[in-house]
Amino acid sequence: MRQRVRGAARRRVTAIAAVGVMLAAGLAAASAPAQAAEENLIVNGGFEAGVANWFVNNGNSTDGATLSATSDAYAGSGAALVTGRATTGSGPMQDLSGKVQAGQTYALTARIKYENAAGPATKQFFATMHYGGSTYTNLVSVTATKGQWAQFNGTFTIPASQNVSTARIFFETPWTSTPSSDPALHLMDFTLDDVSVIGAPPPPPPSRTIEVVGKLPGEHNPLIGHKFGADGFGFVHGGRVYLYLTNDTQGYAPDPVTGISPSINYGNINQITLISSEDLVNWTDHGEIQVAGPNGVAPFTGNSWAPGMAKKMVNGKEKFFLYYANGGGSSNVITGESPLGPWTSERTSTLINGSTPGAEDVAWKFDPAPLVDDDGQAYLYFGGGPASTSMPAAERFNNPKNIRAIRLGDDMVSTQGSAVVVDTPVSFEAAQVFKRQGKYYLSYSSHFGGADFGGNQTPLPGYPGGGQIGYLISDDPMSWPKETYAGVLFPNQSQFFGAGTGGNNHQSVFEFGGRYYFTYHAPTLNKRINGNTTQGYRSPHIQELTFNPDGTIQQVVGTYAGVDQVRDFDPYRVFEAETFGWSKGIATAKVDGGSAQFGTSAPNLAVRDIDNGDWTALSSVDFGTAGAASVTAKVRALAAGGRIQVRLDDVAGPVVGTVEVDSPVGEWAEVTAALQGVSGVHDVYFTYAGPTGTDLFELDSWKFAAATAQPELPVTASAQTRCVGGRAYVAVQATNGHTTPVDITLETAYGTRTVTNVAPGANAYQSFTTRATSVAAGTATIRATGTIDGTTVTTEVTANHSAQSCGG
Ligand SMILES: [Ca+2]
Ligand SMILES: [Ca+2]
Ligand SMILES: [Ca+2]
Repeated sequence: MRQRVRGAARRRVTAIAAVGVMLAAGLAAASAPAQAAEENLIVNGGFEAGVANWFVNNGNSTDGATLSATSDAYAGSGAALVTGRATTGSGPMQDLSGKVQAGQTYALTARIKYENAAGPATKQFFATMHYGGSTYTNLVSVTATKGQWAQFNGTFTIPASQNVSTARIFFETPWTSTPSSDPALHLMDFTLDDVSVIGAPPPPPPSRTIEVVGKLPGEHNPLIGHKFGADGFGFVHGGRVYLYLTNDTQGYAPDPVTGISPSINYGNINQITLISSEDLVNWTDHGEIQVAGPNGVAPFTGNSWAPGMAKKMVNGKEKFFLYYANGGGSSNVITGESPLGPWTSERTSTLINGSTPGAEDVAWKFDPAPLVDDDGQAYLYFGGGPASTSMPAAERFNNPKNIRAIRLGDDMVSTQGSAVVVDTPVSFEAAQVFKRQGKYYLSYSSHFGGADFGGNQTPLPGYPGGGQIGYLISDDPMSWPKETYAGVLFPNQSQFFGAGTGGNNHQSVFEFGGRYYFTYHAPTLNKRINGNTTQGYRSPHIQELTFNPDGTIQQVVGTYAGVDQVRDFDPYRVFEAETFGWSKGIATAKVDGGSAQFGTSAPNLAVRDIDNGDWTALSSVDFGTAGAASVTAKVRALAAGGRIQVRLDDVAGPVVGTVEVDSPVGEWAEVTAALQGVSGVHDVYFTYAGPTGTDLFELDSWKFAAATAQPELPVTASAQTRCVGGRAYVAVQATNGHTTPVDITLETAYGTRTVTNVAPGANAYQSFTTRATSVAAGTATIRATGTIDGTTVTTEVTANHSAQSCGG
């Protein structure tokens, strides 16, 4: 085995240690027996699927050949034929990047044959790895006899120091700089079959789990701490708030060593993230909607940014419409059967594009936000980007006229008529409209100036600065002259969250339970991960929106505290484990089979990457006065010895129950634990414990069972005072309202009497003398003992009496 220097005159070579064993055909293979854990890293090595997964080595611009399927196979019915080779390195190649690992040893086999009449009687061939750049390493060699199948059969070990981020294996003949001087010797056609590279299975992809606590216990912003999400659009349906988000997590790829991800690349984003809540603090992760791209709901679109959501009755059926930006050039819509889908595309081309009337001058035909008015007429607001150069510079800056409004068709997936200009001051993008008390409010994001907006211009008085959210108020959803401008409703988020959180924003307003809420984003989770050096990964936030008496909006202040929880969480139902107020160290992923809480056609996720010390928590859970008797988790054990500790109010609070995850490894099962002292309203922490260095289990759903309330006997009682012969008495009477006899004890400060076997409807009565001329106000205690459903029950009631003076 040797490191080969290729074309030294043309390229520098990085020398690396020669590795592995080179064996000629016919020699006994010394490769180690395959372990059960090993696998073949080559796909379609037998070429029974034609030349799929193979291509011609293109490591140098001069390389080139034609690769085709042939039936002249060593085994099976297919092999690969390479013809027209331009260089000695021109041969079949397969990409093993991400599969092979430094320090590992692999067994390589393959069959090769050449039969050109003018070729030599024997010829050496190499299996070679290209690690990128000029680093090539011969792995295994064979000397073939013309016209006969020869066998590569050897092992190679990749040095521990080798960078394998690029690793492409290919087959070739020994290098020479001038192969065309003797093509019969150097550039013969050859046939390849039965290629295998067997060794350790590919390493799992680096973890993308966010390990920091991104949403701090007690705080309500950002809304979630286990993934990112931007451009949130709040949508209320059926007592829940759904928040549709640009999936900023899609391109997040933290370096395994530094933990720092490359900056966000919007071009990679073709999914929309969906979360929902019924209380605005505990959020359920519904995962991602694959909207765009080859496998998307609308495969004719490539990106899915800045979602907008609406519902409408169409032909007697309630339908849901999810609008999104297909990059900057167009906008589109997909249709859902519910806010959670399933989703279909009613269109085969984009909804808003260069042929949309009235949108011709809009640079970015994106950021579509729908509004369905009270009369059923729907509108779409969209647009942004550089102002038309036909306007004077000052106008390009102050009134760039880059936002549009257009009527939607009754089907919600078409437009009607022409788009009209929304004359938003200093506008950049992100128009959104809501209606309140008959007025329409349009908010938008302002631009940062620059050449796209007329250069260095002076803003008009009161107009927004860069990266702020301004708003307009109009009586007409299709009429937005500049005079409707009403001010800035949200300054730049960096004013509140500091260094690393600047940039543009994208907002929405929704009404929920009679209050108005404002959604925006800020890279606050990114900041918690990396400090002030953020990479543009944004997180959703919500603040309450309040109005002045004249209908203008009080400027919103961004806080980590966020909004109040609008109702306590109900634990007495099956609810998804991917619902939490706070979390640490976990991730979520879709699982098959629909949701136990949201229905069989809704997506279901499981909580995963659960290590010892990770946790999830619910905010303000109401267990009621009777309390909870038990909690049941649907889990899939991944290791023995895992357990779930249930704690109240703090991640280090006392353990009130422990779920032993002792179900069979690899199988979904329900496991239950009894709970002690869990009543009233508490934050609930599920802390995960077990062996370290392994994922413990996955979690699908929770359910709490309420403690059975003690049945009570229907006994009523009264107490009063009276005077007899100048002395005060306290008279107590109790009535048995039960269907069978009970024993009744009447107890006062002046004596106790028990009456046994009081019949249904009958009374127990006693007038207790105080032996005094007066009595203070007091309370009598009445205990009734009887049987309910065969169980002996004692019920205690009290009766108050007033003060009495008999001396006068
Ligand atoms: Ca074959
Ligand atoms: Ca973890
Ligand atoms: Ca679940």
